[in-house]
Amino acid sequence: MIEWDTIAAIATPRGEGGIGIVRASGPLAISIACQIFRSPRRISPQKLPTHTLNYGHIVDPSSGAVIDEIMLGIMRAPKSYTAEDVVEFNCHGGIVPLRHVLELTLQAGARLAEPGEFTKRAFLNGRLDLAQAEAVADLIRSKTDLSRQVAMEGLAGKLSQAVNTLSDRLADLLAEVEASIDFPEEDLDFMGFTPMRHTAQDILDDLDGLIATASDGKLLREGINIAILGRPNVGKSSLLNTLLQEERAIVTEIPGTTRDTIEEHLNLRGIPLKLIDTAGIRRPSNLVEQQGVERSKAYLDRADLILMMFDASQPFTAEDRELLGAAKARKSILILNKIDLPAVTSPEDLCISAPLKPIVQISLLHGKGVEALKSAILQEVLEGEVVLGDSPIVTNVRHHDALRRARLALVHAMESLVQEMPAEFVAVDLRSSLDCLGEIVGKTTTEDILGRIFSQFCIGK
Ligand SMILES: Nc1nc2c(ncn2[C@@H]2O[C@H](COP(=O)(O)OP(=O)(O)OP(=O)(O)O)[C@@H](O)[C@H]2O)c(=O)[nH]1
Ligand SMILES: [Mg+2]
Repeated sequence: MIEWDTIAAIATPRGEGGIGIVRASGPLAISIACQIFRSPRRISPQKLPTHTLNYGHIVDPSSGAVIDEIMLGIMRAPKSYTAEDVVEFNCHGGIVPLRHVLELTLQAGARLAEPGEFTKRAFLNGRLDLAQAEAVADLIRSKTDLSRQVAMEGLAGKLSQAVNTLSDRLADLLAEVEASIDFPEEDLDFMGFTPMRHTAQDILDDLDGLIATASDGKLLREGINIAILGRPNVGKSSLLNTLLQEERAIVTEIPGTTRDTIEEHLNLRGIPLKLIDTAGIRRPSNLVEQQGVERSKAYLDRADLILMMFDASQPFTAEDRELLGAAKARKSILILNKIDLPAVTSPEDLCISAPLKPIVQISLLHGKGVEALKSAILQEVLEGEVVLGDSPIVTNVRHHDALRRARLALVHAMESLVQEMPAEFVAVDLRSSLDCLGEIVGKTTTEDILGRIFSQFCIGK
């Protein structure tokens, strides 16, 4: 274990709650507890057994003032979150007592933790590999149960195991190649180029299998942005409210009700979505409206999926045609709303301008067609369904990038094998592929990359 200073932070969210936790980790953690914690029977925290929760008070050592009534959790190294001595002061959950207790831990010798620093120590102390540490952040941020499940599998080491297995196979192959460099004349039990190529191909296939899961993975981790666009009054805000099952946006019969964009998160059968209601697109009559319309139009490029809405009870206009034109090049679903009213615009009118787009007819007033719309959305974003199987899912952009680079280096190695180049060339590429895989689990990672990863965590984790 590496020797560190002792860090402390408030580990629970800011705000009022039943309990709030100040956590300290490092060699001084228990001595800090000794300075500021009093149990009724005056037992020193040094003597308290590990993994126990103990009743007592936080007392300011300089004044003797009682600050809070708490439960003290003690987890001694190495069986703790950070693999160091950890103490957790379970205080009353208000920001004032928590700040006071944190302040006392700092006076008693701790340093304020940086974001993610507890988890970083767990990684540096070898309790988690890097992919597992990143899964902790994914778990905290997960927005649907499916995302949570994938993050939990990552934390349990499912991806790490797959990557380590691939690394082992690559390392074996590399050893063979290197043996042929070191002892070229000897009659070693040397695999020869063709079997090596087959081995490399097998590894490549498995690498590809892992890379192929990344698009579903990104979806589960980050969700997708869906913008609702259309002329004023077609029912965009009504659709947002219907999908959220809550009166989130103001709906009126006056065109131009929504002036600014409204963003809300939605869980659609396990897939996290960000739904964006926009201002109706028309020729703006004043500055505020102009800005709203510009914002709406910006979503034409920014959204992952566009729900382009039309009003079946109104004539199909030149503006509608323009919108259809804009939606054509993007992933989009056309929605014909208000089919409860006498039809003026038909699906065929939409079809003429954008022949290949899915069209869903709905009536938000009667709640008709909404399920079909949900299915259409999932069809567009998933092109099927995300099913969690036995193989891990790559959810992290950093992992995806490292896998792609590992693949590229392996392909180069295979090309050298095919051309029967000197074994040194093959070895260089295999080693580079191995390094890329090592980045995922943190075997070959720079301080710079670590800094970037852990700075994205919350303080106290
Ligand atoms: N008859 C009928 N009326 C609807 C339907 N959906 C929405 N409306 C009505 O259409 C009007 C406009 O709805 P909104 O949801 O505010 O429309 P919007 O597209 O957000 O409008 P802006 O924010 O002005 O761009 C409201 O009076 C709704 O009640 C529907 O399916 N049938
Ligand atoms: Mg609106």
